[in-house]
Amino acid sequence: MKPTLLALLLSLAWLSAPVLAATYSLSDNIVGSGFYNSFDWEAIPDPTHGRVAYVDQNTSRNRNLTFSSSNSFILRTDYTTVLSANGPGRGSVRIKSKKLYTTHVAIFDLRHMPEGCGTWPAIWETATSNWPAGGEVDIVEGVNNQSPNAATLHTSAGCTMPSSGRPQTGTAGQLNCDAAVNGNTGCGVRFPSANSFGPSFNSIGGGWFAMERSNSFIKVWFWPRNSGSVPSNVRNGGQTVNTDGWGTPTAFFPNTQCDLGRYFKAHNIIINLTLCGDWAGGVYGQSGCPSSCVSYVNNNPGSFRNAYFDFAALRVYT
Ligand SMILES: *[C@@H]1O[C@H](CO)[C@@H](O)[C@H](O)[C@H]1NC(C)=O
Ligand SMILES: *[C@@H]1O[C@H](CO)[C@@H](O)[C@H](O)[C@H]1NC(C)=O
Ligand SMILES: CC(=O)N[C@H]1CO[C@H](CO)[C@@H](O)[C@@H]1O
Repeated sequence: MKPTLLALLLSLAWLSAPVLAATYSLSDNIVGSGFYNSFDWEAIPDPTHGRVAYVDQNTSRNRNLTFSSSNSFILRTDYTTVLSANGPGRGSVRIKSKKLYTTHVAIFDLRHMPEGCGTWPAIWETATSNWPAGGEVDIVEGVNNQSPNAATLHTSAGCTMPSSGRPQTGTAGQLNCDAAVNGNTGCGVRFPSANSFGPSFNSIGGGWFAMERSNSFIKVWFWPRNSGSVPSNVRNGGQTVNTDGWGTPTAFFPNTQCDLGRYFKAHNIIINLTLCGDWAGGVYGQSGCPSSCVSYVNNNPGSFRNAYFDFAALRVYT
């Protein structure tokens, strides 16, 4: 190789290094029936004690609790069955990605999320075992139609967030991420816009949630469907994304008081939809919902017609 060419290549590699730091390449483009291959169905008892019966993949297809088309993946609760008070809970679905991810960007292009009294939808990431030692990142979570969304970390003891110096548009709540304190509230950030959760999210056709996990921070962004500022690589599902151009995140979790490499291990992506249970059931009355949560779920199947996720795509970049 001629020295001049070598020198040119070396200088190009050096020049591109800072850019590469925030550029990720498409690893998994999960659309429609792709969800069936990329996720495992977890037909387990709900760890949060919800009034649901999680079903396996065959059952979810047979009962139409999951449904795919070329550009949509639907995941829902049953909305036709009146439940016996002593029998199992309402059919629902919890899925976990087959792949594990460390540093990555995940983009959820979501048209609709489950709504209704008693619903507790979540899109989140956690380690396969030994919770909370491997960390948990909640990207979408809320209960009983109560807006807005919150993004939250849960960890073992010793990971906290600073009280200032966090460039984010959301509002920080608790700063201690330790799952063992504050009743496992975690360190959360409340989103500024009501249309980030529940019926108001659905009324505008949803939007995009994105999470970037690097060794120095975890960031979460939300763009409503009608936003003029959706980055084109988010909107169009590009082959690469460069998060530097995405503007101030909704939630920013820096590593200044939390060694992210130590507190966050390889994560699965989990999508779960429970009813009632520890959180949604616990605050059900305060949410302005009728009757009691379990009795409402048992006796009003039609109220869960809109308790579904509609994913346009899930794209993971590494
Ligand atoms: C699901 O259905 C397929 C094809 O009908 C069958 O081979 C498989 O054993 C079923 N799995 C379960 C868990 O029932
Ligand atoms: C299954 O669900 C999809 C999506 O909600 C719907 O379009 C379809 O009509 C349903 N199929 C049946 C047999 O109910
Ligand atoms: C039932 C269930 O698995 N619930 C989980 C859903 O997601 C949240 C994270 O947002 C977990 O904390 C729950 O345990």
